[in-house]
Amino acid sequence: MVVDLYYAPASPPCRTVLLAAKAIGVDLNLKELDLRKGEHTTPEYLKLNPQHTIPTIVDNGYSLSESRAIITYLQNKYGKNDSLYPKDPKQRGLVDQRLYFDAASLYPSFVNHYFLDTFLENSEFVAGNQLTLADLSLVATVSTIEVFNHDLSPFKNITRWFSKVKQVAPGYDEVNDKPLDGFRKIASGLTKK
Ligand SMILES: N[C@@H](CCC(=O)N[C@@H](CS)C(=O)NCC(=O)O)C(=O)O
Repeated sequence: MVVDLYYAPASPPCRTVLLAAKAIGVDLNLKELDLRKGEHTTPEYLKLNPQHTIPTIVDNGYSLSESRAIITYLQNKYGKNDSLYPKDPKQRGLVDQRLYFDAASLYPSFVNHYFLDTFLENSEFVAGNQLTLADLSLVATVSTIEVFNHDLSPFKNITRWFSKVKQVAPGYDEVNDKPLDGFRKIASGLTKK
């Protein structure tokens, strides 16, 4: 039985499916879509997945989207043993918790870095060329992310904006940077482990 996968090579949730398929040992018939050309919004594709996202699989007429639903389906149907997705309720509960954590928290926050970087593409601050309340709110979050050793350097606009806000936000050192010392201690403990 051949399972079709509609995908794009660089898409993180598509790579999740590709990795899981290799580990499970299921062959996929790869059908690459070019999102820039709108190949995911054709009437044919919308019939398979009205949400027009990739990845989507089609297994003998059964279509399924959402990467984590796809990988658990592939495992349930084609898995040779249950080590990747244990049947024991408590062990499976833990795997599901991590999958939902990725879906609901980790991946969206990563994607939102890009939105923030895009907001800063053509302006010095997040809502134009002057400091606003939005910068002050976002910098409290971003500075905390940084303290927890998250590398922000790939996000060039965020990095530029962050050092600018540090310079111009009144009282930044006193009310935002110094109080982060407590988190710095926690973060350095996490790094040492
Ligand atoms: N939660 C979904 C996310 C899928 C998703 O957002 N895929 C992006 C590519 S990485 C996409 O299809 N974007 C096009 C669109 O939403 O129209 C999953 O894990 O499968």
